[in-house]
Amino acid sequence: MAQKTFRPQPSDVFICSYPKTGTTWLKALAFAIVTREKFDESSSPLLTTLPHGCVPYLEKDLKQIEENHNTHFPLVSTHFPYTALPRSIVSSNCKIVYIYRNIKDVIVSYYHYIAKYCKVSVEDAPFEEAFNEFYQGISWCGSYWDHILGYWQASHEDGHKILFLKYEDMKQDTPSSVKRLAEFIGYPFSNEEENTGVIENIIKMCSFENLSNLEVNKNGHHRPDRPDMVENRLFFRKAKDDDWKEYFTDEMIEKIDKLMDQKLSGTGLILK
Ligand code: PAP
Repeated sequence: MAQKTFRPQPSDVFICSYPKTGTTWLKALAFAIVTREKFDESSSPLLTTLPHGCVPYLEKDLKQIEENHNTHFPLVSTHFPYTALPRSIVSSNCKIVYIYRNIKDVIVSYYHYIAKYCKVSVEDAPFEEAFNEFYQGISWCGSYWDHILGYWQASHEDGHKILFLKYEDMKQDTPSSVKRLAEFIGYPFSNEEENTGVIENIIKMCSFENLSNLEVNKNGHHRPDRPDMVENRLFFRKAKDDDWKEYFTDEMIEKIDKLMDQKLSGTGLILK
Protein backbone atom coordinates (compact mmCIF):
# COMPACT_ATOMS: atom_id res chain seq x y z
CA MET A 1 0.00 0.00 0.00
CA ALA A 2 2.70 2.49 1.11
CA GLN A 3 4.78 1.44 -1.90
CA LYS A 4 2.06 2.59 -4.30
CA THR A 5 0.48 5.56 -2.60
CA PHE A 6 2.95 7.17 -0.20
CA ARG A 7 4.24 10.62 -1.16
CA PRO A 8 6.70 12.13 1.32
CA GLN A 9 6.84 15.81 2.14
CA PRO A 10 10.34 17.29 1.65
CA SER A 11 10.55 17.96 5.40
CA ASP A 12 9.71 14.37 6.39
CA VAL A 13 12.22 12.56 8.57
CA PHE A 14 12.18 8.77 8.57
CA ILE A 15 13.13 6.83 11.67
CA CYS A 16 14.29 3.49 10.36
CA SER A 17 15.35 0.45 12.32
CA TYR A 18 15.43 -3.26 12.65
CA PRO A 19 13.04 -4.41 15.41
CA LYS A 20 14.41 -4.38 18.96
CA THR A 21 17.28 -2.00 18.32
CA GLY A 22 15.95 0.94 20.35
CA THR A 23 13.16 2.26 18.12
CA THR A 24 10.79 3.09 20.97
CA TRP A 25 13.42 5.23 22.67
CA LEU A 26 14.47 7.00 19.47
CA LYS A 27 10.85 7.73 18.56
CA ALA A 28 10.23 9.21 22.01
CA LEU A 29 13.32 11.40 21.81
CA ALA A 30 12.61 12.59 18.27
CA PHE A 31 8.97 13.32 19.15
CA ALA A 32 9.99 15.27 22.27
CA ILE A 33 12.54 17.28 20.27
CA VAL A 34 10.14 18.16 17.47
CA THR A 35 7.22 19.08 19.74
CA ARG A 36 9.13 20.83 22.53
CA GLU A 37 7.69 24.26 21.82
CA LYS A 38 4.18 22.92 22.03
CA PHE A 39 4.54 20.56 24.98
CA ASP A 40 6.79 20.35 28.00
CA GLU A 41 7.49 17.34 30.23
CA SER A 42 4.22 17.80 32.07
CA SER A 43 1.97 18.02 29.01
CA SER A 44 3.66 15.81 26.42
CA PRO A 45 1.51 13.17 24.69
CA LEU A 46 4.37 10.81 25.53
CA LEU A 47 2.99 10.68 29.07
CA THR A 48 -0.27 9.16 27.90
CA THR A 49 0.59 7.48 24.60
CA LEU A 50 3.11 4.80 23.66
CA PRO A 51 5.89 6.37 21.54
CA HIS A 52 4.74 4.15 18.65
CA GLY A 53 1.39 5.93 18.80
CA CYS A 54 3.11 9.34 18.68
CA VAL A 55 5.25 8.58 15.62
CA PRO A 56 3.28 6.63 12.99
CA TYR A 57 4.49 3.58 11.12
CA LEU A 58 4.81 3.74 7.36
CA GLU A 59 3.72 0.08 7.31
CA LYS A 60 0.25 0.69 8.72
CA ASP A 61 -0.49 4.28 9.72
CA LEU A 62 -0.82 5.99 6.33
CA LYS A 63 -3.93 7.88 7.37
CA GLN A 64 -2.22 9.30 10.46
CA ILE A 65 0.81 10.28 8.37
CA GLU A 66 -1.44 12.12 5.94
CA GLU A 67 -3.09 13.99 8.82
CA ASN A 68 0.34 14.79 10.26
CA HIS A 69 1.41 16.24 6.92
CA ASN A 70 -1.40 18.79 7.28
CA THR A 71 0.09 19.93 10.59
CA HIS A 72 3.71 19.79 9.31
CA PHE A 73 4.66 17.08 11.79
CA PRO A 74 7.65 15.46 10.05
CA LEU A 75 8.28 12.11 11.80
CA VAL A 76 7.49 8.77 10.22
CA SER A 77 8.94 5.43 11.30
CA THR A 78 9.50 2.11 9.62
CA HIS A 79 11.11 -1.30 10.03
CA PHE A 80 11.21 -1.76 6.23
CA PRO A 81 14.63 -2.62 4.83
CA TYR A 82 16.03 0.12 2.56
CA THR A 83 15.31 -1.99 -0.52
CA ALA A 84 11.63 -2.21 0.47
CA LEU A 85 11.13 1.54 1.04
CA PRO A 86 8.68 3.16 -1.38
CA ARG A 87 10.54 4.52 -4.44
CA SER A 88 9.11 7.94 -3.58
CA ILE A 89 11.25 7.97 -0.41
CA VAL A 90 14.40 6.55 -1.97
CA SER A 91 14.31 9.16 -4.72
CA SER A 92 13.57 12.00 -2.26
CA ASN A 93 16.03 14.09 -0.32
CA CYS A 94 14.33 13.27 2.96
CA LYS A 95 16.48 12.64 5.97
CA ILE A 96 16.70 9.23 7.58
CA VAL A 97 17.77 8.40 11.13
CA TYR A 98 18.83 4.79 11.57
CA ILE A 99 19.33 3.19 14.99
CA TYR A 100 21.30 -0.02 15.47
CA ARG A 101 22.42 -2.14 18.38
CA ASN A 102 24.69 -5.00 19.42
CA ILE A 103 23.31 -8.03 17.57
CA LYS A 104 23.44 -10.31 20.60
CA ASP A 105 21.20 -8.03 22.65
CA VAL A 106 18.88 -7.65 19.67
CA ILE A 107 18.53 -11.44 19.48
CA VAL A 108 17.70 -11.69 23.18
CA SER A 109 15.27 -8.78 23.04
CA TYR A 110 13.56 -10.26 19.96
CA TYR A 111 13.35 -13.67 21.62
CA HIS A 112 11.53 -12.28 24.65
CA TYR A 113 9.25 -10.11 22.55
CA ILE A 114 8.17 -12.98 20.29
CA ALA A 115 7.64 -15.32 23.25
CA LYS A 116 5.41 -12.76 24.99
CA TYR A 117 3.67 -11.87 21.75
CA CYS A 118 2.87 -15.55 21.14
CA LYS A 119 1.99 -15.95 24.83
CA VAL A 120 4.55 -18.73 25.26
CA SER A 121 6.48 -18.91 28.51
CA VAL A 122 10.25 -18.57 28.22
CA GLU A 123 10.61 -22.09 29.67
CA ASP A 124 8.68 -23.44 26.67
CA ALA A 125 10.61 -21.39 24.13
CA PRO A 126 14.19 -22.65 23.75
CA PHE A 127 16.60 -19.76 23.19
CA GLU A 128 18.65 -21.95 20.87
CA GLU A 129 15.77 -22.12 18.36
CA ALA A 130 15.39 -18.35 18.39
CA PHE A 131 19.14 -17.97 17.94
CA ASN A 132 19.23 -20.36 14.98
CA GLU A 133 16.36 -18.62 13.22
CA PHE A 134 17.96 -15.23 13.69
CA TYR A 135 21.31 -16.60 12.55
CA GLN A 136 19.67 -17.79 9.33
CA GLY A 137 18.15 -14.37 8.80
CA ILE A 138 14.60 -15.62 9.31
CA SER A 139 12.47 -12.62 10.26
CA TRP A 140 9.67 -10.65 8.64
CA CYS A 141 12.05 -7.84 7.73
CA GLY A 142 14.95 -9.98 6.60
CA SER A 143 18.31 -10.49 8.26
CA TYR A 144 19.63 -7.85 10.63
CA TRP A 145 22.95 -7.53 8.76
CA ASP A 146 21.27 -7.03 5.37
CA HIS A 147 18.98 -4.45 6.95
CA ILE A 148 21.78 -2.33 8.32
CA LEU A 149 23.99 -2.80 5.27
CA GLY A 150 21.15 -1.63 3.02
CA TYR A 151 20.99 1.72 4.83
CA TRP A 152 24.79 1.90 5.22
CA GLN A 153 25.37 1.46 1.51
CA ALA A 154 22.61 3.93 0.69
CA SER A 155 24.37 6.57 2.77
CA HIS A 156 27.83 5.82 1.38
CA GLU A 157 27.14 4.90 -2.22
CA ASP A 158 23.95 6.82 -3.04
CA GLY A 159 24.77 9.77 -0.78
CA HIS A 160 21.42 9.51 1.00
CA LYS A 161 21.33 11.69 4.15
CA ILE A 162 21.34 9.15 6.96
CA LEU A 163 22.31 9.65 10.59
CA PHE A 164 23.43 6.38 12.20
CA LEU A 165 22.97 6.17 15.94
CA LYS A 166 24.15 3.23 17.98
CA TYR A 167 21.98 2.29 20.96
CA GLU A 168 24.96 1.62 23.23
CA ASP A 169 26.58 4.97 22.33
CA MET A 170 23.31 6.77 22.96
CA LYS A 171 23.17 5.24 26.40
CA GLN A 172 26.75 6.10 27.15
CA ASP A 173 26.47 9.75 26.14
CA THR A 174 22.80 10.59 25.77
CA PRO A 175 23.15 14.42 25.72
CA SER A 176 25.56 14.37 22.73
CA SER A 177 23.35 11.91 20.86
CA VAL A 178 20.25 14.01 21.51
CA LYS A 179 22.01 17.15 20.30
CA ARG A 180 23.22 15.39 17.14
CA LEU A 181 19.73 14.05 16.53
CA ALA A 182 18.11 17.47 17.00
CA GLU A 183 20.59 19.15 14.67
CA PHE A 184 20.27 16.48 12.01
CA ILE A 185 16.49 16.55 11.90
CA GLY A 186 16.49 20.33 11.73
CA TYR A 187 15.41 21.20 15.28
CA PRO A 188 18.73 22.26 16.92
CA PHE A 189 18.77 23.44 20.52
CA SER A 190 19.51 27.11 21.13
CA ASN A 191 22.15 28.17 23.66
CA GLU A 192 19.36 29.30 25.92
CA GLU A 193 17.72 25.89 25.74
CA GLU A 194 21.02 24.19 26.48
CA ASN A 195 21.56 26.46 29.49
CA THR A 196 18.09 26.04 30.89
CA GLY A 197 18.08 22.26 31.01
CA VAL A 198 15.75 21.56 28.06
CA ILE A 199 17.96 18.70 26.83
CA GLU A 200 18.18 17.10 30.27
CA ASN A 201 14.41 17.33 30.70
CA ILE A 202 13.80 15.60 27.37
CA ILE A 203 16.27 12.86 28.26
CA LYS A 204 14.62 12.33 31.61
CA MET A 205 11.14 12.20 30.16
CA CYS A 206 12.20 9.66 27.50
CA SER A 207 14.28 7.52 29.84
CA PHE A 208 13.47 3.86 30.23
CA GLU A 209 12.83 4.44 33.93
CA ASN A 210 10.26 7.12 33.26
CA LEU A 211 8.49 5.68 30.21
CA SER A 212 8.32 2.11 31.48
CA ASN A 213 6.69 3.28 34.72
CA LEU A 214 3.93 5.31 33.12
CA GLU A 215 0.47 3.86 33.52
CA VAL A 216 -0.07 3.80 29.74
CA ASN A 217 3.06 1.78 29.19
CA LYS A 218 2.49 -0.56 32.14
CA ASN A 219 -1.13 -1.44 31.48
CA GLY A 220 -2.13 0.14 28.17
CA HIS A 221 -2.63 -1.35 24.73
CA HIS A 222 -0.97 -0.20 21.54
CA ARG A 223 -4.19 -0.95 19.64
CA PRO A 224 -7.19 -0.39 21.98
CA ASP A 225 -9.46 -1.62 19.16
CA ARG A 226 -7.61 -4.95 19.18
CA PRO A 227 -7.06 -6.03 22.81
CA ASP A 228 -5.57 -9.28 21.53
CA MET A 229 -2.68 -7.30 20.02
CA VAL A 230 0.54 -6.29 21.74
CA GLU A 231 0.41 -4.73 25.14
CA ASN A 232 2.51 -1.61 25.57
CA ARG A 233 4.62 -3.17 28.29
CA LEU A 234 6.14 -5.50 25.69
CA PHE A 235 8.16 -2.58 24.34
CA PHE A 236 9.86 -2.10 27.72
CA ARG A 237 11.77 -5.03 29.12
CA LYS A 238 15.18 -4.40 30.72
CA ALA A 239 17.06 -1.99 28.44
CA LYS A 240 20.27 -3.47 29.77
CA ASP A 241 23.51 -3.72 27.80
CA ASP A 242 25.12 -7.16 27.61
CA ASP A 243 22.01 -8.97 28.81
CA TRP A 244 22.98 -11.54 26.12
CA LYS A 245 25.67 -12.91 28.44
CA GLU A 246 22.91 -14.69 30.35
CA TYR A 247 21.80 -16.57 27.22
CA PHE A 248 24.66 -17.20 24.80
CA THR A 249 26.79 -20.35 24.86
CA ASP A 250 30.44 -20.13 23.78
CA GLU A 251 29.47 -21.80 20.53
CA MET A 252 26.80 -19.21 19.80
CA ILE A 253 29.24 -16.38 20.52
CA GLU A 254 31.78 -17.84 18.14
CA LYS A 255 29.20 -18.42 15.40
CA ILE A 256 27.66 -14.97 15.50
CA ASP A 257 31.00 -13.15 15.85
CA LYS A 258 32.33 -15.03 12.82
CA LEU A 259 29.24 -14.21 10.81
CA MET A 260 29.46 -10.51 11.71
CA ASP A 261 33.15 -10.46 10.74
CA GLN A 262 32.23 -11.89 7.35
CA LYS A 263 29.26 -9.65 6.71
CA LEU A 264 30.58 -6.35 8.02
CA SER A 265 34.32 -6.45 7.40
CA GLY A 266 35.54 -3.19 5.94
CA THR A 267 32.34 -1.28 6.71
CA GLY A 268 33.41 0.18 10.05
CA LEU A 269 30.21 -1.13 11.62
CA ILE A 270 30.46 -3.19 14.79
CA LEU A 271 27.46 -5.22 15.88
CA LYS A 272 29.17 -7.83 18.06
P1 PAP B 1 10.36 -2.34 18.52
O1 PAP B 1 11.18 -2.62 17.32
O2 PAP B 1 9.36 -3.43 18.79
O3 PAP B 1 9.81 -0.99 18.54
P2 PAP B 1 12.55 -1.44 20.07
O4 PAP B 1 12.01 -0.25 20.76
O5 PAP B 1 13.37 -1.21 18.85
O6 PAP B 1 11.37 -2.46 19.75
O7 PAP B 1 13.45 -2.28 21.08
C1 PAP B 1 13.00 -2.63 22.34
C2 PAP B 1 14.19 -2.54 23.27
O8 PAP B 1 14.43 -1.17 23.63
C3 PAP B 1 13.94 -3.31 24.55
O9 PAP B 1 15.22 -3.82 24.93
P3 PAP B 1 15.38 -5.10 25.90
O10 PAP B 1 14.48 -6.16 25.41
O11 PAP B 1 16.84 -5.46 25.78
O12 PAP B 1 15.03 -4.63 27.27
C4 PAP B 1 13.45 -2.19 25.46
O13 PAP B 1 13.57 -2.50 26.83
C5 PAP B 1 14.36 -1.05 25.05
N1 PAP B 1 13.81 0.26 25.38
C6 PAP B 1 12.51 0.65 25.35
N2 PAP B 1 12.39 1.92 25.74
C7 PAP B 1 13.64 2.37 26.04
C8 PAP B 1 14.16 3.61 26.52
N3 PAP B 1 13.36 4.63 26.78
N4 PAP B 1 15.48 3.71 26.72
C9 PAP B 1 16.31 2.67 26.45
N5 PAP B 1 15.88 1.48 26.01
C10 PAP B 1 14.56 1.31 25.80
